Amino acid sequence: MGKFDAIQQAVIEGDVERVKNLAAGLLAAGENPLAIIEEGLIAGMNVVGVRFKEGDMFVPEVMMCANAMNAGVEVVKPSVQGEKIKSAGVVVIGTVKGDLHDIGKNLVSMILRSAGFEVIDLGVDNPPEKFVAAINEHNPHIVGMSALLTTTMPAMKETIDAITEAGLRDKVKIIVGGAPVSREFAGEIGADGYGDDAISARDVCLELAG
Ligand code: B1M
Repeated sequence: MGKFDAIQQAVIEGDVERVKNLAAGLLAAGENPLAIIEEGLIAGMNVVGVRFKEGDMFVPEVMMCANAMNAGVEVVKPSVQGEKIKSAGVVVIGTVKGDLHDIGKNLVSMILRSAGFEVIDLGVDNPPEKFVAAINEHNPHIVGMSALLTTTMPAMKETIDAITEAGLRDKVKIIVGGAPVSREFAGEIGADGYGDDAISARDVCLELAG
């Protein structure tokens, strides 16, 4: 039995208390916090995704699993943030208009913070004008957009267009990501970068901010 099997299973069962206890136990045993997130919590959520797709799980169950995963992330987060911290720049990040998925975006925010970025998280369902207003208010180096639905991917292009129309395109670098988003799509809509997962998003942001 692998060391992350139990926490994966607890996420799949949506068992908040067990996930929290197992996450704390793994940390106490000296496991790498990012490994607990990637190989434990995300791996469990990936199984949930497959079962949801196959019709073996339904929305309320998936939300319980998402809550359990987030509870685990909260336990692990202080240890991730204790890793190497350096000032890397300001990132405004949000899920685009019409999209309520925030688990992946929250992970990206967390990993970016752990890499020393100041992250302004706009939350979910952000229309283009909200990104524009946030750029004017916070003057970020990077704008990050997340989308989990094929139907909300066009909102990424709308947002980039709005940023361009507001005369702000040259002031920021733009990174996009989310399960249905690809490197090709990022290029097509004029983004500067694409992150396949939270770790690659961090690497791309470090490159863009540098
Ligand atoms: Co939704 N949902 N959902 N859902 N949901 C998907 C995305 C879906 C693929 C499930 C399926 O059918 N197989 C499907 C989309 C189909 C499509 O568009 N092709 C779907 C659907 C259809 C829907 C609804 C329409 C269902 C309905 O109501 N009939 C509805 C839409 C609501 C809306 O947004 N308007 C809906 C609702 C929900 C819940 C509310 C129940 C819940 C969301 C809870 C929440 O986020 N707070 C939910 C969930 C949990 C999922 C699945 C099961 C899991 C998503 C997730 O959190 N994955 C998902 C199936 C799946 O993906 N297998 C599904 C874990 C997370 C860590 O991964 O978000 O990909 P991910 O993030 C990764 C990378 O993508 C990347 O890094 C992250 C970490 O590695 N990344 C970035 C993400 N953002 C990034 C940004 C970056 C860079 C990298 O730069 C800025």
